[in-house]
Amino acid sequence: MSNLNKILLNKINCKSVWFMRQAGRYLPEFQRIRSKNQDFVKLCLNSELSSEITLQPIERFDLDSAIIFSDILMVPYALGQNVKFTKGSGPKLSDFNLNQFLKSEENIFSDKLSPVYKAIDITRKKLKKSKSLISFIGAPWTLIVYMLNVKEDKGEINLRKLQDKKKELNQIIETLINFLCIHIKNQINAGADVIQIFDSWAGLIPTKNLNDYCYTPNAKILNFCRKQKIPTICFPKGIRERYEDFNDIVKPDGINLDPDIDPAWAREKLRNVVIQGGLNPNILLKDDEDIIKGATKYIRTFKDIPYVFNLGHGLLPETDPDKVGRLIKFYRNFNG
Ligand code: 1CP
Repeated sequence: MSNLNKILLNKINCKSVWFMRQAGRYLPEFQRIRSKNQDFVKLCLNSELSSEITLQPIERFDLDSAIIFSDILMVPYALGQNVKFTKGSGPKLSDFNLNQFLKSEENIFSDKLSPVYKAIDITRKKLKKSKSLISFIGAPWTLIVYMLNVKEDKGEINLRKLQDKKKELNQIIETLINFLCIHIKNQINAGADVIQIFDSWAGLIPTKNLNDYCYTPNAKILNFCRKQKIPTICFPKGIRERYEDFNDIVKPDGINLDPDIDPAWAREKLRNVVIQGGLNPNILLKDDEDIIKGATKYIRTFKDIPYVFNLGHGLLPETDPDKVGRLIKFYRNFNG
């Protein structure tokens, strides 16, 4: 069993490291493939290339886990929305059509995503048994932010837009949960060892709606994962001290800290869960001394309990890969 699975399932305290967005833009070997593949969705649907990109950071660094190269927006794509990634301006989705969305069929959905499952199968066969293959989904709220285009450029949500759709929102969330569980099941069948649920925009939810839009949907998906016996890590980014409520209600196997969460606070308040990550990815843009100082704070705080070393959000495109390599070495050799 891989170290990540040992930690999440048996709460064994051993070393385990991987980084969110470890497969991607900061790697020159990824950029070489990307420059020849302008259509990002098509690239995600190219099983051979997706597998190759997934394995690029594993070949370069001493990492314990691979995360499949795909995107959370492949689910809205498979549910009928056009998804375009344009450099600099973020993902753009075609207008949401509720009737079409509610009529989505399971077999068409799974067919459209079959290249992702094939990529998982190819990768699992190439990856050493001692390493986990992580698959992921976006949580319903975070997908809705893109599907209904509710986020303003300033990073705030257009509450009026949400108010207009309030009646429909529950229906959309329930339908998404259904398809996300199908996507999880298909990924497990293809060879995924661990699931991570990204609720990257949970911090935009008004406090009074956290239960309906964040805790309950994550908990429903988590219960499904538990029945499938697959360890699952949640990432309710940006909800600050509500991480404690989230953890008590959803009860995930692992929880990824964002950079706003104080590690000492997390150690005290987040019980019966394996903590992952937290280190601000911006630190990797600084010099080695600052990187080591930042990393030490997390590694020391969680030294004697199961902890997965990772970041508080994805690696930034401008990160120097050599610094990533040195950070991993520092973690491996840490004894203090
Ligand atoms: O080259 C490019 O322009 C594409 C950049 C890119 C990449 C490399 C996007 C567009 N997605 C990805 C891959 C990706 N996305 C992975 C691959 C595996 C890995 O982690 O190495 C994963 C896990 C995701 C998940 C994802 N996509 C999230 C959740 C995690 C997070 O960073 O908060 C979100 C919100 C997205 C949406 C998305 N996809 C891409 C962009 C530019 C965005 C908008 C948010 C952002 O800027 O990151």
